[in-house]
Amino acid sequence: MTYENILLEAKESVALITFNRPKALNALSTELMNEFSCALYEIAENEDIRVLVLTGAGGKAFVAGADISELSRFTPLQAKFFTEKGQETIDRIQQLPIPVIAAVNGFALGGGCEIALACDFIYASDNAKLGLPEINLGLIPGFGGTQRLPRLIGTNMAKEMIYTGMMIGAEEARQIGLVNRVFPAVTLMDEAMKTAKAIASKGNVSIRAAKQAINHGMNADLATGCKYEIDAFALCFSSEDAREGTAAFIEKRKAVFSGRLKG
Ligand code: CO8
Repeated sequence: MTYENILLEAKESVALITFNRPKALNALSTELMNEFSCALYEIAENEDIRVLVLTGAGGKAFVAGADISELSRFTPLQAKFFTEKGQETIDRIQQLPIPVIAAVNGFALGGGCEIALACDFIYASDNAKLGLPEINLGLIPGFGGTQRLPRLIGTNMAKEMIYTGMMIGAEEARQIGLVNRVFPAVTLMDEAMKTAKAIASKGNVSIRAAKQAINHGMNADLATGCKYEIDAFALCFSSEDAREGTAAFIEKRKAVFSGRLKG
């Protein structure tokens, strides 16, 4: 499929989606969201892709939120439809079996911040600004922000950010655990890609098992999560990678993971 509002590239098992409406700071129009949704399906079906990276075009923004000119015209029913559809798409980032890294290169506001929150982790450029400013529009976050932000940084910090609509810089975002690492803007993509490739070189089955175990456990109590981990751990032995990884350690060589299931 051809896209007009995003770019989708894949290289060496790593896919890159670039939100591409730089004149509107990559704001999430209906068309962009539809294309993003299709691209996520495309990636989920491609077994060769092991890691996905998300970023924004234009050097100023990752995504500056939902398209406010569209929002301004919504009826309550249209708002419900747009939010439901948007949440379904953003949930799919979390449900993707492969890791997703947000490379936040500028503003990540509203829906843009919510997309980043659904990723496995966030790398940011030193000039990035993150926030959920919907309150300033007479709204609240609608793409999962009221749920994912408190789970990530704690209830009180999330309430302060959501009630005030404040934007925080990359370094503060790192200090409160919203962002994993901060890099100079010029090296952000190289760093994100380096990490993506490092993850892509690991065993496919074990990476997927780790993501599922963590995500499943975060929505369950500790005992249920640990039980889930037992099954996910055992599942790793269905892949040749478990034998290869342990053998490589014993033979003092670098493991080469094929991701093949045992015959
Ligand atoms: N939507 C539409 N256009 C936008 C958006 C946006 N979110 N953000 C920026 N733009 C456009 C501007 O209108 C401007 O266009 P033009 O050049 O044609 O006037 C262009 O991008 C450049 O923006 P600015 O001139 O404003 O650039 P500044 O550097 O002065 O400011 C800011 C940058 C601070 C990022 C500023 O643009 C801003 O505050 N943007 C809005 C941020 C915001 O409020 N985001 C939250 C949106 S609401 C949301 O995301 C809800 C998600 C849940 C949806 C549920 C649906 C029902």
